[in-house]
Amino acid sequence: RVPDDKDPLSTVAPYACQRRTSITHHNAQITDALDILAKAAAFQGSEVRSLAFTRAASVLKSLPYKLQSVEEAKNLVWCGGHCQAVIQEILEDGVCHEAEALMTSEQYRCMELLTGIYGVGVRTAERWYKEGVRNLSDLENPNIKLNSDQKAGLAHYTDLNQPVTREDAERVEHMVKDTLYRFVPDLKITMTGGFLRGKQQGHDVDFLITHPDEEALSGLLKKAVDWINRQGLLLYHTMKARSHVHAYKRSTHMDGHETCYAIFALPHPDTSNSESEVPGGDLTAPAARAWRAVRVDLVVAPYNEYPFALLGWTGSKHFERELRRFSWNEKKLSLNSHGLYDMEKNCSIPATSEEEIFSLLGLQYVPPPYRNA
Ligand code: DCP
Ligand code: MG
Repeated sequence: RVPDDKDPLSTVAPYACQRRTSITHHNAQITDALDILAKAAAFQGSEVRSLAFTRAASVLKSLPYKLQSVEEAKNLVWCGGHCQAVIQEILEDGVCHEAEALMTSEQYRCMELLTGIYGVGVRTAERWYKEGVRNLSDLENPNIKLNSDQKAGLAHYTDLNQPVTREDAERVEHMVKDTLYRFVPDLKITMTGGFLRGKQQGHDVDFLITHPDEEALSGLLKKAVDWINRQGLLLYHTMKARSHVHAYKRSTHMDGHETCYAIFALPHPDTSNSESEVPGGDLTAPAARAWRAVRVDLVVAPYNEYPFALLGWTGSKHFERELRRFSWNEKKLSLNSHGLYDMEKNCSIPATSEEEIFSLLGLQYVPPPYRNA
């Protein structure tokens, strides 16, 4: 089908949180190329260009039809000249040469390799690249200082770059719930992140934990982690204490919830009762081991902040960014994982569910499977 100007589908709402975006869609070849351009721009330190490509990709992910010509993209929001050139090239040649060239470039490949290490962001990777690091063994150079996250990330590099399947995630969920319920049986524990949006694989498994009684949450993460450690299944972890986040801090990175960032040894299903499961720092080939390393985030939110934390941790990252941009630009409200604030009246606006938050923002509710913006 070819939309025309009068077709409501040919105009797309400008904010991703006003659209429904499923995991699978009709323009994957184009959005794959745009996602590569976005990543390459981020690797080059250009956040603005990266965001422009991400926005264009996000619009195309929400289209309910396959683009047949570049003309159809010309009245789509955020799809400017560069994006149209990508679309045209893919429709004509079946390939985006710019994306292909970037992907095979030494810089992109090294940045991909280095940012694939847990604890390594774009800035660190860029610095190492400039210092001549080209592969993981170059990090053994004593002049390169690794922090403890990065050391753990490097030690478990292969496993942590192996996608976490839904089956893995469900076994992690079992392990997390089994552990936490030992201490507080009526906790509310939700697997959030990509898996809640219906993804079949992810880079980690995210959990949000709450309870109406604040006392029940106190010291809980430490007890849980100690327990998992005693089972021999804790490879690494860091704890972030709860901190006060001011209302005007609207960045996702300003999340102040108590969090445990962990690497668990997840026993393989068929060997979960065998005695060979204790890791003991053994880093042999994955197939020879009875476990795989998996990244797990455990987030504790106070009960009254739970709907905001859930909305903030379900993602996608772009959906979150757009929700905050919409709240601020269109409603003059500040939204983060702790609450919704009216900056003019200097008060917070409570909510008891995600649905209520969307409604307070004047947005139609978007269920998690449609937040894959
Ligand atoms: N998030 C957040 N604040 C943080 C960290 C994450 O609001 N400090 C949000 C954005 C993400 C979601 O939480 O969408 C989960 O983070 P992940 O990095 O795990 O992303 P996903 O789960 O969406 O993807 P993946 O499948 O790669 O794990
Ligand atoms: Mg995740």
